[in-house]
Amino acid sequence: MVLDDLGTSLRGTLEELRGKSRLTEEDVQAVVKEIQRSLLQADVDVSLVMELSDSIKTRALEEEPPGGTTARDHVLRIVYEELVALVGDSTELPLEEQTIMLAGLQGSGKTTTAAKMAWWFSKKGLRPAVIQTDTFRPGAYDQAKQMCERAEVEFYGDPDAEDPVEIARRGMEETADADVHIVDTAGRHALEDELIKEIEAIGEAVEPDRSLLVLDAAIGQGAKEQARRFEESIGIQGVAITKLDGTAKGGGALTAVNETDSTIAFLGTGEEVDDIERFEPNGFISRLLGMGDLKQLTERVERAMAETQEEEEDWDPEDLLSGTFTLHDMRKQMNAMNRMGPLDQIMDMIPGLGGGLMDQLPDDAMDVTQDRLRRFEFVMDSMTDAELEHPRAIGQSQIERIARGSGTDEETVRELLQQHKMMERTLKQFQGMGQGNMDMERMMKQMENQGGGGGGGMGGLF
Ligand SMILES: Nc1nc2c(ncn2[C@@H]2O[C@H](COP(=O)(O)OP(=O)(O)O)[C@@H](O)[C@H]2O)c(=O)[nH]1
Ligand SMILES: [Mg+2]
Repeated sequence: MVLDDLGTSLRGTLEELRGKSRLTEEDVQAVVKEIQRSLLQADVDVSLVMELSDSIKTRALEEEPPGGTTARDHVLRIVYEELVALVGDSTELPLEEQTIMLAGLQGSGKTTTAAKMAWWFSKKGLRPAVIQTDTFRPGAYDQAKQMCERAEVEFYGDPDAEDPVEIARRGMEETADADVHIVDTAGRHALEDELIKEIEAIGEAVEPDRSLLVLDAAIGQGAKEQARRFEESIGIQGVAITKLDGTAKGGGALTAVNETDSTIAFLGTGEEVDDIERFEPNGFISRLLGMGDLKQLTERVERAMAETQEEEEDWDPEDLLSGTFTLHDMRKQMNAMNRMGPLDQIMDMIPGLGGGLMDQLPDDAMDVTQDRLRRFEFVMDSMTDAELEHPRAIGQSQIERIARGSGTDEETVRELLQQHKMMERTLKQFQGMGQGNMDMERMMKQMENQGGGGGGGMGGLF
């Protein structure tokens, strides 16, 4: 992943600032050095790194931290903001009729990305078509066709034709009914005039609304030259970074974005058609720094808590973390979680809990769908207070009574009890965590106290 170890090394450095209220020049220098090291290692262009570290240094030393902010919060916020500024906004992609042309070297992932993007647009309710113009690489036609079949999107190509420009022209005509035309082009192993000329000619034929440069995350310093050439010939509005599921650092792609004055449109994270994400700068950097998607999380939690508290005066997020977990608690949690979104997504956004741990849990431990929730509500309505407090003591005769009373069936009652057990077990695991970079209990407490903190939510969490 891009700048993968930045989060880890930076957290260590920031940890040393804990407890300090004032920053010295050495403190800031230490943080900046970590950032430089990580960025350079990730193949980000040197001048870009210098620019970034200069502004972090200047801001950290000159800006007055807002009242009550620790030195660590102050630096963290500046680093976060500067990194978000570095990667820039996501490429604008209105959900409307358009033609998008993909450019890039051979093997960068153009064909795969074309099918993925088509899949993405189709999920947004538009009708996409992929036009394959690669006559250079044998097998290009079959590969594109198969991927489009998997994505269940329209495809045009002609394995017998030789002129890519002609294929492009006919492809536009043949797929005239589609809303979004995605034009896949050929690549070469290296940048050649031939390739540039071909893409320019295809561009003239299809008149794209935007051209995206597809870059393998593994590309290093070469990204700059490539980006510049494509930018000069066809103009690049956005970049798709592929193969971020691998070990590559992706820093070259960041350099390319900067060089073309463009933005990142998509991230490719695998070989399948649905392994694509729309780039989202805040979330991307939060995750990068190992902070989870804090902005989104705090907003969601605040909203959910405001709504929940109107109905449940005694709702307390610490129930999640206190020793016993009754059905009463579960009901409140379910209501709250329901408002925040799927539990696994929430957990994924909490620093230190994302990734690893979630993968170890049984899938349905977190499967709290709307429909299930509703049936569980009925079941709980038919339980006595004692049963809600001590679900483990519920026996067969009670299950029968509850099933009858709630108009559900015994299966549903057992499912609910099972779900409760799983959540209880899961939460026990979470209780044991939280050392290291984040104290879970403290975080929940702080979220609770945050109130309508608005955009400044992040600082208070650390
Ligand atoms: N793991 C992984 N492989 C990818 C990704 N995107 C493309 N690939 C693989 O990279 C290779 C080249 O991709 P392709 O789309 O043919 O590149 P093109 O020559 O630019 O059209 C293929 O084997 C793809 O399966 C990705 O995001 N992750
Ligand atoms: Mg291809």
